[in-house]
Amino acid sequence: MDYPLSEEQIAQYRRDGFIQLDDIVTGDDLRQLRDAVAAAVAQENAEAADPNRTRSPYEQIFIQKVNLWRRHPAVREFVLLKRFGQVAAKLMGRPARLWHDQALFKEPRTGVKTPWHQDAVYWPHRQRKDQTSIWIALKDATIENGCMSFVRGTHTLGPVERVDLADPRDLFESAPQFKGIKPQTIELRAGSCTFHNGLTFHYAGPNKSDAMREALAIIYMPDGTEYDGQKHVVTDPLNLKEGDRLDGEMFPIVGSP
Ligand SMILES: O=C(O)CCC(=O)C(=O)O
Repeated sequence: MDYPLSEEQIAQYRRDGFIQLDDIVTGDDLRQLRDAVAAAVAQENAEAADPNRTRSPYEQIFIQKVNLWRRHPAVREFVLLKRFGQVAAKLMGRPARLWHDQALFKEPRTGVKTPWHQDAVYWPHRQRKDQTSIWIALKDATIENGCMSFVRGTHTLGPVERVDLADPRDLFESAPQFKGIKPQTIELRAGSCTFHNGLTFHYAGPNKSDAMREALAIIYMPDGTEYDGQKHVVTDPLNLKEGDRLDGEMFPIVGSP
């Protein structure tokens, strides 16, 4: 079933660069999604386990598993859901292609924040204006366990800076007009989500709770987005040439406005 989205909500998203949408997935679907993502993360973690390895500063921010949809059929059916893709397409105003998914699990009591950053600056896309991410809370996301915060209107700045998440500079140094503006911190109950533009400044606090903060992000790009030749974990195996369109079965259409 399509998620109802009003013209006012679309206008709000385009003005602010993000929006909260409650109950995008509920009941048995939520349980299945949460269990599928948690099982996939646990399996991949176990396969990669090496007790002697110290985790890099980046790995201490969160456990990140990219493109689970390609390896885990139970996750795939949710990542390709039109219910999510349709909202992305309406917010972008363009047919939505899947860019990638990622499980983002913040471990309990790690005390490591996700620094202020923009997403689209890390992606090898020639066009970076309209990409959007859904961030679904698989369990309640709270200030205590590291929910997200956003600064309204920052998407209008365009690409500002590629912050090194493991050794961050203050992003607001490059955008002094937004320094001191109160961010909007959004707590979500499980099954609710935010959508944010790939250029919106956002942040997540440390997980100070005793339980894992569990989220699934799915990132969409407008149909017609082209590869810009930079290295990226999603595109490196694909043998793409600069200027190629990101399309085909690796980047399926998942919604139309
Ligand atoms: O989950 C987090 O801590 C940050 C997520 C994020 O930056 C994103 O989904 O773009």
